[in-house]
Amino acid sequence: MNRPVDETAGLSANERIKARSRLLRGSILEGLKDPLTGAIAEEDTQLTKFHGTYQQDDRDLRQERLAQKLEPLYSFMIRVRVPGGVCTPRQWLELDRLATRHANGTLRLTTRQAFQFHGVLKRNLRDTIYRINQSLLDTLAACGDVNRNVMCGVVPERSDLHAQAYGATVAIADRLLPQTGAYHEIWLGRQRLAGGEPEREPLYGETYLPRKFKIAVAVPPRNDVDVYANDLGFIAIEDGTGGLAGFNVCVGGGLGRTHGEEETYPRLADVIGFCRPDRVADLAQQVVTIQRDYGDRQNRKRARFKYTIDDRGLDWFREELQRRLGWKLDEARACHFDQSGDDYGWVQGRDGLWYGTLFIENGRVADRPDYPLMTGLRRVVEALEKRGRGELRLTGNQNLCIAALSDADRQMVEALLSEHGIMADRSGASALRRASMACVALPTCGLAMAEAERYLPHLVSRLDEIMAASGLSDDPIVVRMTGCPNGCGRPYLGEVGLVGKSPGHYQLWLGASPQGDRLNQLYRESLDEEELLAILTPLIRRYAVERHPQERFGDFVVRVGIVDNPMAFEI
Ligand code: SRM
Ligand code: SF4
Repeated sequence: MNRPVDETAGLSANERIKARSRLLRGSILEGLKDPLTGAIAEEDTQLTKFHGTYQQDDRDLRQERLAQKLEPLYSFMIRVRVPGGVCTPRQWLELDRLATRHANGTLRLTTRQAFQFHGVLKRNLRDTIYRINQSLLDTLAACGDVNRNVMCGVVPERSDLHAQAYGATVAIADRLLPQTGAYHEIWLGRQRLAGGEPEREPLYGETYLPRKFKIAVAVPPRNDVDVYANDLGFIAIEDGTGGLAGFNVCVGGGLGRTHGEEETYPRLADVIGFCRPDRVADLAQQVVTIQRDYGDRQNRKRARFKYTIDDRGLDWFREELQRRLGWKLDEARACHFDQSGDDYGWVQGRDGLWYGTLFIENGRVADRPDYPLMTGLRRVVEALEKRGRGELRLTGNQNLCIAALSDADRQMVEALLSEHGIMADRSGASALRRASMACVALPTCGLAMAEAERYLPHLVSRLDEIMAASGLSDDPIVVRMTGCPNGCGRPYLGEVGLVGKSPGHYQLWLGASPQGDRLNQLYRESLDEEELLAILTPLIRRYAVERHPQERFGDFVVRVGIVDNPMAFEI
């Protein structure tokens, strides 16, 4: 069932924009040609998201430009879709070139294994997206009310399972890609065939989904994609001989919320059963059609799949899914995650090849005077490209894994990295820093209420002092910060979560599990830096003294009752 659009039925404004967009065309092409403004038409700013680009303005300069009676300094963020985060050295080099030529000279690795460019001017937008496509990557459906970049655990030590999980990831991503020709016309200059078949969007329909939809594939024992934070999650289950038996399936995760609106909340996905590997794409397709048909198209704040599940019930969903599939999921299999996040340094996979995971602070690949990360990586990747070896895997925690190297390749990569002062584990960075993550926030994000990426490194330095004074320098605590409650850095899965409320002020959330299977809870509403440290200092000191062997901070604050004792679910 694909609902007809009734403009009088109280549908949200975005629904009407989509309906009259002619499958995402709107007037984007005309707007790109208008030299009088750096912006595009208001309505088109909603549509370009589906094409992978957001209109933004430099918020640092907003007031100044206003005072000078200038239009805001508009530019565009471009998000490159990279299923499973896997790309080739050649692709990396092309993105690096484009970042220097058309963007702000940095590459941003995201929490969903994609790349972002910031600061692309309207006049360079088409060329940038065109060249991304020339490198055989694209930006289609990297944003918008569609299925987004499908994540896949990087799990270097389980290279055997990764190959199969990655295969499933690509199959799902391909199956759910929009079919509109608008993308090709606008960015790649392809003409529509006159008199050809009428264009259709067979899976999504002309109004696409009520809201974004996210899928991740995890490979235990590592939950490096935070699988339960996704609308739909697949957890790889081994068959006992190192092969893939299939996937546990979980539905209804999502983290976004709005301050002061309790009907919006973070939710972890529920495990509903097990499915064979050859069935994952069919299953994903049917789950998406259920959300297409039943998701809330009136209130965008409650339009995510998690609310469809909560409003109608998991039993209703299971029945509907079975009806559409024509087959039933098996019982979920036992499985266990050891940790979320990434391990750094070199690991030999079961394929005998080497995998080196680098810590990239908050995902920002840039050259700084004391740390020429972008140049160093460029040299490494150029050398790999020349040898025709290796691949790059973006992790779900904004880090980078240089993957599938022989002994000799590894030696070469290590030498080049150390020539540029880059250590695989960024030695010198504390365990806490290496487990921290912040969203982009200011100056580009239009929704930020407080700093995140630009501020967390400083706050971590202050937390490091407290950790060192308590003898905890080698202990990680997962600290996640976002500039607003939308949850892009997955703060509700932080042992310590910091969520922007207003400039310089953050909510403090405590007590998520370090395996990503228990949400944290709101502990304090609005704290500045000194207030925050005044609360965290005694908690960290107490943790140092009273913790059980191997006990993590998130578990400790729950056990001793600093926050309530919610159950992590077990299968
Ligand atoms: Fe996000 C919106 C950045 C992962 C929940 N997110 C945005 C926008 C596009 C702001 C906007 O709408 O104008 C941000 C662009 C900032 C900028 O200047 O670059 C933005 N989100 C990011 C990234 C880049 C954060 C990062 O630092 O890495 C991540 C890009 C992922 C990707 O490659 O696709 C990113 N966003 C997430 C995640 C984490 C995840 O998916 O695992 C979440 C929480 C999970 C979820 O979706 O529930 C997330 N982003 C949101 C939301 C809240 C959605 C909701 O259900 O309420 C918004 C706002 C919205 O959609 O209206 C949002
Ligand atoms: Fe922007 Fe908020 Fe997402 Fe951070 S969490 S990138 S501030 S929307």
